[in-house]
Formats: sequence, structure tokens, C-alpha cells
Amino acid sequence: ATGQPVVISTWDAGLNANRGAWQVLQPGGRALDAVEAGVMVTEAEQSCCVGLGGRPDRDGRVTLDACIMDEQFNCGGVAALERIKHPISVARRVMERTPHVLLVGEGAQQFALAQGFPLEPDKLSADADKDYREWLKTSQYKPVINVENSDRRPVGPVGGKHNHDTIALLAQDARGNLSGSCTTSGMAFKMRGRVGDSPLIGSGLYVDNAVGAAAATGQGEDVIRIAGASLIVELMRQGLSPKAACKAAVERVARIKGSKARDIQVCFIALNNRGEYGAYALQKGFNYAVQTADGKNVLLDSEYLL
Ligand code: SD4
Repeated sequence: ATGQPVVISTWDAGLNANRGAWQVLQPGGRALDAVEAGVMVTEAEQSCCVGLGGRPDRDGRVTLDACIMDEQFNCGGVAALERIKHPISVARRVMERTPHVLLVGEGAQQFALAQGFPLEPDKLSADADKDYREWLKTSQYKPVINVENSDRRPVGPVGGKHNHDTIALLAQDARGNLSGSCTTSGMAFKMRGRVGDSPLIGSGLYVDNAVGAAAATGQGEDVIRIAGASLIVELMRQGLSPKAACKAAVERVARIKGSKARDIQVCFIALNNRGEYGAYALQKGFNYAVQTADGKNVLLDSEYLL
């Protein structure tokens, strides 16, 4: 136990998410409650890439992926969940109220409704609708990677809009316990039914309280390929620092992808059980937000490989 809470989360939306988490942690709350509260802020913000404001799949449906994990290997997730505002809270219910870890699609929605979550309108946000119509003109299914997000430039499949703002958030509470959360609308204009890394325990998120926690954002397929978050936790177990472990995972993706590595982005954040944190990305443009007990909540540019 460190006595010093800390929160780390992905991209610039992480700053607001960290504030949400901090409201739980500062008065001595539990890391699990903090990681849920933190990303709920982002889910409610209706941004491009998390929650119901997210870009749809290529059939025009917003399908949400999320997972959560606590300090005792309890975990839950939902994938391809539609018309529910807070997938992270449904993921937590899967963890706490079912014998399962992952519910998908219609079954996940049924469960959410049975748990009292309201069914939201079947409607794209104005921005998502505009982007979708634009995308339909070519209907080119080719995920384009967000490599310059830090200054809100290029990227994305449509009109310079970024497509990569999954929020993943890791926290340690004053008791020294770790938890993590991850939530996203996934890659814009993905195939219907496509599931990324973000709801998958071990890929998008992993927590081992005796070692540390890790989470991912970027091209989900290439995070799944290396079981990214789990790999990073195992590397920290072997003694690597959070940043070195994230870097080793990025290097593994780069090795596998060879010359195609330039076409994708993968990014990792990690937090060990001593409260040390770090991040690493394949390409320039990834940033992450860190809130520490000195009261500071800062956005940091990640180092990168290429
Ligand atoms: C996915 N990893 O669905 C997610 C996308 C992402 O920031 O991270 N966006 O593959």
C-alpha cells in the first residue's frame, strides 16, 4: 500500500475522466469505483469515439465495447452493446451480478435493460451522422490511424477527424489497490459485429494487484494479437518499469507488422503497484493524462517507436 492515490488515462479526454476518478479517490474511495466514475465522464461527453456520441459501424449502428477489472481478478465486459449510455457500468454489473465475464450484442443489451439501464434513442449524434454520410460516399473500409491526435490534426477516415479516442483508465487507491476500466465505440465504420481489444480482459485491459495494471488504445486487432495488457503486466512482473514494459509490447507489435507498422497506431499505459506509471506508443501523437496526489492533473506526450 502506498497511501498515495494515482490515476492514469488515455488521450486528452483523460483529463476530465481523471477528475471524475479523483472525486472518488481523494476522500479515500475505492479504485474500482474511481475507474468506473472516471470513464463515465467520457461516456457522457458524447465525443467521437466513446459512448453513444461515437462513430457508427458501417451499417450505421453505434456499437459499444467496455470492460472493467478490480484488485481481486474480478472482471466483466460488454461488446457490441447498442443504445446504452454507460457500457462501463453494464460491464461492472456483468462482473458483480453474473457468473460470466463477457456479454455481447443483444444479450448484453437485454441484461442492461433487466438491470434498469434505460434504452436510449436509436439515433446518431449530429457529428456522427455527418461523418457517416460522408463515409457512405466511398464506403471504403480501411481503418485509418490516429497518429497526430495531440494537436487535433489529420487522421481518421473522414475529413481529418480522428478515430481513436478509446478511454482506458487505471487507478490505485489509498489502500494500494489497483483497478482499471476501458470503454469505446471502437473503430469508426467497422464491420458490423466487429469487436476490438477494448472489452477483452488481457488485451485492452489487465490488472494484477500484486504487480500492476495496463491498458491499450489504438488498432484493436494488433493489441489482441499480442494480448497487450496481459503481456505488459507479465513484463512488469519480471521487473520492467511500466514504460519499459509498454515499450516492449509496442516493439513486439512492430516486429510482427514489419513494414505495415507505419499504417497503424497502438498505444499502452501502465501503472505498477508502487504507483509508478508510464506509457509508450508505436507512433507520434499519443498522449495520456496523469493525476497524482500533489493535486496535479497533467497531459503528457507519450514517447514512441517510429
Ligand atoms: C478498437 N482499440 O476498437 C479500439 C479503438 C481505439 O482509440 O483505441 N480507439 O480497436
